[in-house]
Amino acid sequence: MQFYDFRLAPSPTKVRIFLAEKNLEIPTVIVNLRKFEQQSAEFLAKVPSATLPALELDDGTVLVESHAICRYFEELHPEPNLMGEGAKEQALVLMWHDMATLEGYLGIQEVYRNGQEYFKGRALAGPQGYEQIEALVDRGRKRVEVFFDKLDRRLGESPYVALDRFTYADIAAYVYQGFAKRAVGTDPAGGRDNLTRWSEMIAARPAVNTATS
Ligand SMILES: N[C@@H](CCC(=O)N[C@@H](CS)C(=O)NCC(=O)O)C(=O)O
Repeated sequence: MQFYDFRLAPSPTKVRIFLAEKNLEIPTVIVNLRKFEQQSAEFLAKVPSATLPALELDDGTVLVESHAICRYFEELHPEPNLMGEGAKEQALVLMWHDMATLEGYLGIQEVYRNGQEYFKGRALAGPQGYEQIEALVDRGRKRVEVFFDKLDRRLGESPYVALDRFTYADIAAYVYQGFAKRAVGTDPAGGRDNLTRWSEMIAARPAVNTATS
């Protein structure tokens, strides 16, 4: 089994934290996105989406999508449980993961990839080469604020994002918060007290620390 990773990128970071929380060590190959190694013929032959994370199984199957890869490890190594026990918990974890991803992460990506010269002709990850749309920068900023306000309200009523314990939804939201700091240029925790308290608590987890330092 081989994990394809790049430490600065948010989606592989979700998987790295997930693995660390489960105390799993998987042989890892670094694919340097800054050097466009994801576009090399060798990597594309294995991973046609040209994205990270990717997980190559021993039978040659290649999994992409951070959620799918985490799901795979949750099935293989159910303890500690990170995706919920039973129908209601699993639905809540998935619900908060998807809201964080579709409202938060995609908003951040709108700002990040449509506003910088560096991403010209590469506004979406992958080999297709999509053009930037300038109007998405302002829309993305708005979506980011709206999402982190919602998360702050949620964390005012619940100690963790989805359940009363740490789950995959916390991993996603925490990674997106860090990505927002870098990509949008403002820390979502600034002025949001519940988010600040929760973020400090997540950062103090040994596995999170190991996976992100
Ligand atoms: N929805 C995918 C997102 C994959 C993705 O976009 N990964 C980024 C890094 S976070 C990437 O590989 N970018 C390569 C590029 O921009 O060319 C997931 O959750 O894994």
